[in-house]
Amino acid sequence: MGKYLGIDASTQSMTGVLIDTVTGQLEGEYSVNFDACFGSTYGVTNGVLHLGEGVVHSSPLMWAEALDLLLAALRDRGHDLGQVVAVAGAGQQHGTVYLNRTAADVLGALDPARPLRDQVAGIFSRPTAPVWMDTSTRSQCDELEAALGGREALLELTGNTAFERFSGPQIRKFWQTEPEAYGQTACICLVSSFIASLLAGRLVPVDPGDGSGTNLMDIRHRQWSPQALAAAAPDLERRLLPIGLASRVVGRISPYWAARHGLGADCVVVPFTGDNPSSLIGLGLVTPGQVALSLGTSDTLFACMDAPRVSRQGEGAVFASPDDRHYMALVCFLNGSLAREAVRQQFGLDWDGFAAALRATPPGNHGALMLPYFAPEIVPRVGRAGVARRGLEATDTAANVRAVVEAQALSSRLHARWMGVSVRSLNVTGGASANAEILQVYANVHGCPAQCFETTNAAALGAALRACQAQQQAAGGADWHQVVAPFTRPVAGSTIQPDPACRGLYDEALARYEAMENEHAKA
Ligand code: XUL
Repeated sequence: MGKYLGIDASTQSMTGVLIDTVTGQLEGEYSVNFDACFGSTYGVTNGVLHLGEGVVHSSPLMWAEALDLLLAALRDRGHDLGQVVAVAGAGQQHGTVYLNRTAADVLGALDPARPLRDQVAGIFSRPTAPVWMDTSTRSQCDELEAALGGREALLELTGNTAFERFSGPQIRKFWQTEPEAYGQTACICLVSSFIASLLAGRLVPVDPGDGSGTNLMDIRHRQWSPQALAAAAPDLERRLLPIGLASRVVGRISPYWAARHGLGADCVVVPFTGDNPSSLIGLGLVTPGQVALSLGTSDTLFACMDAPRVSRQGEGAVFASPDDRHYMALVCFLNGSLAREAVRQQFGLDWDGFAAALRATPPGNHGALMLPYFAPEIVPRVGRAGVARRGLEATDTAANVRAVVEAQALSSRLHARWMGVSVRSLNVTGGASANAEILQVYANVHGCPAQCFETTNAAALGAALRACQAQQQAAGGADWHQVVAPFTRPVAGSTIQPDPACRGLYDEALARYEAMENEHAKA
């Protein structure tokens, strides 16, 4: 037990979170914003370089410089980094970093008297790294699916169909368009394993959580799929380290960090994972059936699953959980706050008025239904905006308010069915989670307790919790629940129980909602 550091290398910033497991407190947090600190040096806007035609990259050298700056800033803010027992982290998913054959030696001999940036500037075989916003690999996606027996076959093998942003198609494109630079690449890291390698002073394997975002990992065996690697690019297997366990300590931190920023010589490094798998832990989801719902501009559902089930309708991405036991599902509904706001504004309500409208209408809304496609929808796939109403007057304020929230809750239940787990609890985060009336609708529709959950940086917190679990496991034993519980408590008094009388009512509403959705898809 002691202090643990979690680092989140995200798109726009790098954040460190320090936790103390003795006091159960979040002890410190600091963020290095890429645009503010390095925008002019590296030319990034919102952390990335838009290179045209859907090509979006970032600078791995900038990330290295940010890591040096982050640890210096934490130390300068009075945190005794010498007390940190273990460090783990998260990275924006799917991004790839290409290293030449000097990388391993350079990382192993870092000089604490010189900035990291100057020492690692020469280790890249590709100066920039494609990131998750890159959409330039459609043909490589098609080729990868075809080579592996089609879309369904890739889905079964890796848990996901091919996506432009996933690492496999990105690596394939690099080999096709820059074969010489690909030939000079000795090692391909993900953003996560690259930052872990800088800390460990040696090349650190990809973890299964982030490996799931490559289209190259056999999701059941949590290892690279030899067929997928062969289909993506030649000699790829020797350019990747074998996938390791997410919670197995890699080794001691590089002496560079001890000498330069005062980390303890015994501090250990735990593999980094993707930001979403890390958030799963930071949201406390370590038991199948635990679900978190972030009610933001779009609504995002995170769930812990007991098995790597996949959605043939493409409703969600599936990743291995970095707890090394479970799986996670990620479902994104585009019409989140966007739709709630549209209704609120249409009827000239403030949020109190919105809540009052929910109180004034009965569960089930007298059978009225709405399909809330104020913008084209991701889940289910709806190409064109268009709101559909059934048994609902477009001018009825209260009924429309209830209809939009019930539609969102019903949709979240409908499109979580493929996960094959019964939802046992809902941790609701984001702006709308403070609204008890909205929570009540979700609790009733899902038939389980819903609670408000405050989080600022779930990915970085999840990383710190993973550091703690892995270090305790190495020392003899660790229980995931005991590790996450003190840091992932719902807001006191926010738990809302489902009304048992609503169960049958919403089962029936769900069937009608599904039928309406299907009819809309056919129309
Ligand atoms: C998930 C995804 C993003 C990135 C950046 O598939 O592309 O969420 O992980 O945060």
